[in-house]
Amino acid sequence: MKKLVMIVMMCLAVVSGSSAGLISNGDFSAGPDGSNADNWAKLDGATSEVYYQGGWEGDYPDTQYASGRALSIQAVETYGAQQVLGAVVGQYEVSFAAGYRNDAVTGGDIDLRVSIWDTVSDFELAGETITIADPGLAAGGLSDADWGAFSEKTLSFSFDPSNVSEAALRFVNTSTGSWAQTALIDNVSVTPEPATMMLLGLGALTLRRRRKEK
Ligand SMILES: [Ca+2]
Repeated sequence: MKKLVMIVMMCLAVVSGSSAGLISNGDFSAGPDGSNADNWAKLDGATSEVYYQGGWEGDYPDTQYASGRALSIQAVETYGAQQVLGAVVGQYEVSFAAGYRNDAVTGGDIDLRVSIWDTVSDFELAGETITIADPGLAAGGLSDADWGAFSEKTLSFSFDPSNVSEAALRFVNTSTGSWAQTALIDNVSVTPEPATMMLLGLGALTLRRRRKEK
């Protein structure tokens, strides 16, 4: 029994170790200003409406959830950005800070589609639309208070990974009211859900048991 427990522990260690790098540059700090942040790609059509910088005044001020450079996605033309994930597993937990860029103008609540995208077959494997509420205009220009709408989101996605060779985490602003419905994303992290890790561990255990029985 001790041996079995050790094997499970080892499996879990291997799985969690290999999953550490599912996403890189989740805080958007690496890369040139005004251009693609390292490891992140703008989606087709989004040539000037996705930013990886703090905006006209420089980096975003530190808040509880976001700081420095962040991903900024304007609305209307379903602009977005994505990053290919380091591994394809059937269940991801995705967490990030979501905010509303309200330093100059706002345009109503934002619909942000967050999804796991099959980049080879080009379709959505799993997704969820979240609402980022319009906080209203901030008085007095850019200050910490302007980013009060930032909040931390944690979403779970599951799908059948058997025929998926490459998957990406994708953020798309699907708002249709005004360009000023600009979403801010920061501190993105992606991990395989514990349930998936347990399954992988149990799978390895079953394999070993079968070999033993032969
Ligand atoms: Ca940042």
